[in-house]
Parts: sequence; C-alpha cells; structure tokens
Amino acid sequence: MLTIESLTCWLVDIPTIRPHKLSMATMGCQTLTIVRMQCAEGVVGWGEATTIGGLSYGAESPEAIRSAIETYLSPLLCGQTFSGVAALAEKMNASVKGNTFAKSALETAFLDAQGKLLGLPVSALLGGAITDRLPVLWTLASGDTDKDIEEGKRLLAEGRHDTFKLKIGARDLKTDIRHALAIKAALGEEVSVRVDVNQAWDFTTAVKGMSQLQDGGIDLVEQPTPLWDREGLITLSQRFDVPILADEAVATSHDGFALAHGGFSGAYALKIAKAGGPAQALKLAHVAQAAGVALYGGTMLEGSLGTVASLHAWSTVKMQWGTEMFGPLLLKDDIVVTPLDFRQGLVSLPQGPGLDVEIDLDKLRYYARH
Ligand code: MUC
Ligand code: MG
Repeated sequence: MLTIESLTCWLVDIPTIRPHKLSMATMGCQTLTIVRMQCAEGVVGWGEATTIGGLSYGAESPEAIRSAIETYLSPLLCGQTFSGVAALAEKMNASVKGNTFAKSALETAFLDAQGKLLGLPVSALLGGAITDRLPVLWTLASGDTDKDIEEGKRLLAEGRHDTFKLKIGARDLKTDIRHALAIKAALGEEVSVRVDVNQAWDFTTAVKGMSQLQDGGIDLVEQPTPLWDREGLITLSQRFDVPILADEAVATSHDGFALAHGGFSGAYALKIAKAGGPAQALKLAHVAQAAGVALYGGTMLEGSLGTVASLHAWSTVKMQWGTEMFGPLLLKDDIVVTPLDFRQGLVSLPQGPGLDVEIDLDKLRYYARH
C-alpha cells in the first residue's frame, strides 16, 4: 500500500548534441516533464513524460502534460492509497480521458516509490527481468547523408552501436531513397539499417518506397503511412517481405489487438508514453506475444529517467527487434547523478530498488523552466 501525499512538476529543457531531423520536426532541444511523488510512507518516486517537437508529434505538449498533472491528476490522486499500478490506472482512467503521457509519468513515479519501499527493482514489480542488458540502436538524423555516414562509421568504430535507424519522409521520395541506400551501402552488409517514415507517405508512395528500400537491403520500415490508415498498414505488411514496424498506429493494447486481428504481421514499437506507463505498455506487449507479432522497445527520446523506466519494462519481455533507448546520448546533459552504461550496442539495466536512478537536484534546478 502506498499513499500519495504530494506531486511536484518541472519542465526541463536540455539541448541536443546536434539537430535531430524527423519528418515532422527538427529538434535542437528536448523538454522533459519531470514529476516528484512524495508518499506518506516516507519514500519519493520520480517519473518523466517526454514528447518530441512540442505538438508536432503527439497530442500532448510538455506544457499540457504539466497542466494535466497539476490541475486534474494531482487533486485526484493526492491523499489516496493504492495497492499497485492496477488500482492507480483504474483511478486515473475513471476520471481522465487520454493524456497517456501524463499518466505514464505518474505510473513511473508510483513504481519507483513502490520499488524503493519494497526494496525491489521496478522490473521485479513488472514480472521480473529476463535480461540485464538490452540492445540499443542509434538514429542517424542530422539531415545530411555524408554527416550521417561519418557518424555511423564513427559509432561502429567506437563499438557503441551496430544497428542504425534513419529518419526519412521530410523530403521527396527519390531524395529519401537515395539518402537511405547510400547510408546502407556505406555502412555495409553486416550492419542493420532501418528507416522511420513517421507517417509521411500516402499508400501509393509507400508501395513505391518500400519496394526500393527492400531491394536496397533495408531491414525494417517504421510507420510509413498515417496512423489512421490501419488498412493500408496491414496491406503493406502482407505485400512486402521487408517487415513493418508499427509505431504511431499502435499506442495501446486495443490498437495492437485491432491491427493483429486485421491481419498485420511485423512488429510493434512499445513506448511507455503512448500506453500510459510501463505497466500499460506491457499490456500491448502481451497482446503482441499472443498474436505472434514481434516487439521493439521504442523511445520518445526521453532523458535517463524515462529511459530507465522503459528499460525496466522492456527487460521483462523478449524484444525481437531490440530497442532504441539511446535518448540520454542525444542530450548534451541530464538530471541524473550516474549516467547509464552504453557499450557494445547494449545498455545495462540498473539493479537497485525502484528505478535505481538518483536525481541531480542542482541540475534539475539549473535546467528547469522558470
Ligand atoms: C520515433 O518515431 O520513433 C525514436 C527514435 C528517434 O530518433 O525518434 C524517435 C521517435
Ligand atoms: Mg517511430
């Protein structure tokens, strides 16, 4: 049992190490919404909700996430006692529609506090880790083909990553295909290269694009078509050998069920923010497992706090396509005392109680918006 006493929220702005270009936005800075949950039992839990490019990626902006927590969720939850995340989710969902990013930060903070109280890592509260190191790819998205090749070769030489994702869809099809295939050719046969179109193509463009990407040796095509076009995504997944990774189209277990029921084959990108928290994202994972759909650990380019929360969840299931939990490496700085350990294409799962992330309060204050 855990009684939530108070919730405090900060908006934290941290610059990125280089511009990160997606089909819908170019990021030069990432805004983390950070939550501190004080519990009556004397433990404190921390959570993070992070989106990409203000309102250009998802329906919740960082400012709206903070407002939903402060105006609606905090009065609903403070003073209440919960046995675990099932009861917490039921309470939040009964009174607050949507707002899965805000709910994710709160579910994360609750799990962190509960783990600290029980002396267990969050992974143990979610079913137990089946691995303590998870594969992590890197996204090449400087917007410049030569720079991306240089960055990819450097990371391969350093042994930090062996798999890459490219962001395409902002430019015309010909330019994007040339860009993707030039990078694939430069990095070589042995290196897995995937692309994320972030919904930028209509169905006919996707048919053209996918056949060229398939012929050029691209391993996985992520969210080629708009999130509403479920039929289109299913048809593409059946028409091509190169598998599709559904991202924006699959937020919750209900989306996962509908896509699989419609005949989708391929993989689902899990993200704690899309589903409403680490435990909610695992509901989607379990639907996928039941349907024979593969899994991938997705990111909203969170800092270390949100990344570790995701890793605890991802460690409890088999990720056939690995993960992209590199968010902290894209940021110039972070608000944690000890950075995560990334090496040899893997990241280590913290093993201590709760999330096992210590917040650097000076850095939190320094980067917090006033
Ligand atoms: C997305 O759509 O997958 C994940 C990695 C990255 O570079 O952007 C994100 C968002
Ligand atoms: Mg994506």
